[in-house]
Amino acid sequence: MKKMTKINAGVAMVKVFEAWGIDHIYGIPGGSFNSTMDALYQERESVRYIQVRHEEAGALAAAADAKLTGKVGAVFGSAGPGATHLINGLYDAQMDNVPVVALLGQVASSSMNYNDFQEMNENPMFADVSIYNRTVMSPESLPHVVDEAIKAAYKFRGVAVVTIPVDFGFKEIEAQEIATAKNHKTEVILPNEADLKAALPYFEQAKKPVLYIGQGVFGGFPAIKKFSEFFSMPVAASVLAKGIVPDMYKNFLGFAGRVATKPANEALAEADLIVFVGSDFPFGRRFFNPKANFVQVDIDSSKFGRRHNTDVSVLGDGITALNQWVTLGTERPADQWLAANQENIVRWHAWRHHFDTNQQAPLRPEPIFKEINRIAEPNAIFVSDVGNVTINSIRHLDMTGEQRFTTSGWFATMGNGVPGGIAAQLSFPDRQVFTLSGDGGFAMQMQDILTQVKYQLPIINIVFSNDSFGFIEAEQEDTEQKKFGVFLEGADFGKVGEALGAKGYTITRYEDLTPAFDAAKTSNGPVVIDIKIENARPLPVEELKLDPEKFSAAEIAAFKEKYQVQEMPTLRELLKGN
Ligand SMILES: Cc1ncc(C[n+]2csc(CCOP(=O)(O)OP(=O)(O)O)c2C)c(N)n1
Ligand SMILES: [Mg+2]
Repeated sequence: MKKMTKINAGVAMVKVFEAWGIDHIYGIPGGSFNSTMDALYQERESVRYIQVRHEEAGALAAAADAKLTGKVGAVFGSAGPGATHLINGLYDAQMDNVPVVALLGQVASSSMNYNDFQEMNENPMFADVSIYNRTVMSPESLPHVVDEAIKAAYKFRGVAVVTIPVDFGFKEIEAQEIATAKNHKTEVILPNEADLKAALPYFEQAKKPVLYIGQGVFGGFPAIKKFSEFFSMPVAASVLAKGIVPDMYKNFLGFAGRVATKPANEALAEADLIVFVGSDFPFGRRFFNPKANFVQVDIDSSKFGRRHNTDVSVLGDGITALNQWVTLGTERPADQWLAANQENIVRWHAWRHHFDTNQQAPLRPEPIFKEINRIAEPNAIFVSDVGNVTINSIRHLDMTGEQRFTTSGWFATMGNGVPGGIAAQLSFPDRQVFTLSGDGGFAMQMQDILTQVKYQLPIINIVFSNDSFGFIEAEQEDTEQKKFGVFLEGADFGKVGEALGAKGYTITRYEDLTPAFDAAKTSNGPVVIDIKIENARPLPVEELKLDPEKFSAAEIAAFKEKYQVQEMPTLRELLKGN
């Protein structure tokens, strides 16, 4: 009888990763994870272990990998504290609907349920964040469970968690083909023609239509442009969709909500039709005209009607829907609505660019973004942290269409910047990577500059230091409460970067910006540029006090003075041909 070949169960599991094209995994070892560490060592040529300095950084990086590549991201944590540290990054993946696999260490199977050292019943804690959450029950099933986990992460676009008792990975099992990667199919649901046609009368009747896109139409700029121009609809986007449409495209109005632009907010509040494609924008009921007709396209039927009462729902691929509508529909000629919106965005860009050479100290953000835009390569990747810095990033990064942008979208966890940069640079080693963080967010994960140094990742990390949790300070202003708990101890983050092994710059003066950015552009290792900025709130486009029908002349004048708004007519005024 032929003898069966044996293989180490941990190695067999890592080979499943390899079969699925997972080429790196983040984590920190622990006693309960040693069998997998040994397997990762043996398989180091095919799956690269990336040592992070905090498991949360690893989980945030895995989520960012998935957001940027569409492929499953991978991370691990050892039993107990290593595992619990993962939770923020995993929620980030869940909320932004991307596939991540998390391996959790566990004490040996013979010690489980004896209240062993670091033993924790991990399943309940990870139940809510995951779409798959299993503890491996035998060495033989270890590679199989991981294969199931990866499939589930792809199918449900979420987090799959596998808890591994440490002894299983050291055992020998029968060698056989286990990974099902070669059978994997991703389905594209094609929209049904009757649904598409049901939307056409709405397009024909609309006087003030807007196309709103989310991350579901990634790669779809040609279809978006064709649709927008055929039906004369201006375009707005979710924050996670930044970069899909080049920022300077003439029909592109920017973003809605608070992390937003004036033209997009005004258009969506005024619209009589919103065509909402591939998005789950959570603030529709607050920022969209509640009376607008609403046509929604999504591949996930659970999203229909969630953010606005919906007249027509189209189940299927967004890009296909946009293309087909152009074939099925009747052209809507350009009109005053489109012209006024185009004028609104032209004026918006002119307003913000007029601060580009402002030399005040502490600095305004615009001169910094002028430098970023200047040195950014045509296919650079930007990872924005969470705070006022997100508002400034989406407004002032003038992206080309080839460049990429990501952030922690709907979970909006601070600290995603530095880890996201690591992911971007590992997944795209040939592209230039920037991280943009506030002083609050940076301090949450700055230890992982060490990881950037260890792997010599030439990431340009920019810190916008305003000595404040600025985004929350603004909220406290809105609710007219005492500003409390928001002011921060300043630090010299350039020196922090240097102490951690990166190149560091701390900038307080306008004239020092260009030399630092020039040096960053050619650096072959990580750079931290800390820039001291004025603690001033970005223009609150969610609470504009510019409309003479709603505010007194004195209120408008005070608002314009505070935010240095000069020529900024409202969309309504532009529509009247002001
Ligand atoms: C982990 C986490 N804690 C708290 C918050 C709430 N929060 C949102 S923005 C923000 C302030 C961010 O401050 P900073 O990083 O300095 O950026 P700034 O707003 O000043 O640009 C806070 C505390 C959050 N989103 N994530
Ligand atoms: Mg801050």
